[in-house]
Amino acid sequence: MPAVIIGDIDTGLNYATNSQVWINQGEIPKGLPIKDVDGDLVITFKDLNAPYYYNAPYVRDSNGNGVIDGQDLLADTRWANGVDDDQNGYLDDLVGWNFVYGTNNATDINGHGTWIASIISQSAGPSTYIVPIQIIGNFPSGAWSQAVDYFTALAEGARRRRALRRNEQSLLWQCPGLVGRDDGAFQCRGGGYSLPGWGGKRSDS
Ligand SMILES: [Ca+2]
Ligand SMILES: [Ca+2]
Ligand SMILES: [Ca+2]
Ligand SMILES: [Ca+2]
Repeated sequence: MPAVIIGDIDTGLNYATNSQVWINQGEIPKGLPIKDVDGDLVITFKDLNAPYYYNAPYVRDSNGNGVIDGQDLLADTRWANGVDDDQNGYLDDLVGWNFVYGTNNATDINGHGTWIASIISQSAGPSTYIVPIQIIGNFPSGAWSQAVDYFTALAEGARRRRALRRNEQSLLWQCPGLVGRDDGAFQCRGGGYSLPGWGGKRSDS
């Protein structure tokens, strides 16, 4: 099963209960010597929770749930360092982005995005990573295209990293049913709403 990054453009995600959140590699501060424990060339929560606590000096279980999760990284100023490390215009977007409030915290507001994430994980398998992107709330105009642009750029960056190594080009980016468009952008056809004008109807329920 190839690794897949999927944008969960929805109400957000309960970080504390989802271990498949994608960590934006470009936002990992250079000064943190995180060990890639499983050797898959990317730093994920598998590495941060690996046995023998290789990375224990660099993480803190702030919410006390016994695992290192996205909420912990957001609460840790060693990680959320106040610098837009990957210079994508989104400050400390370690674990997704909240387009409703313009913050790096996409904590689920009603459970729907978390539910969608579990469906994604079940259907796409254990090598799936989720980028929670919260837009549903007050649904500002233009948020959909911003969210898709954000995700496309993020996933493209991830793909480039993997492509550095032979046979490591299998990291795809997609929402469930993501399709390419002629202009090179991507359209999310499932797991939420389609972009207005791109088919426009809800497909996840
Ligand atoms: Ca790894
Ligand atoms: Ca925790
Ligand atoms: Ca950033
Ligand atoms: Ca940062």
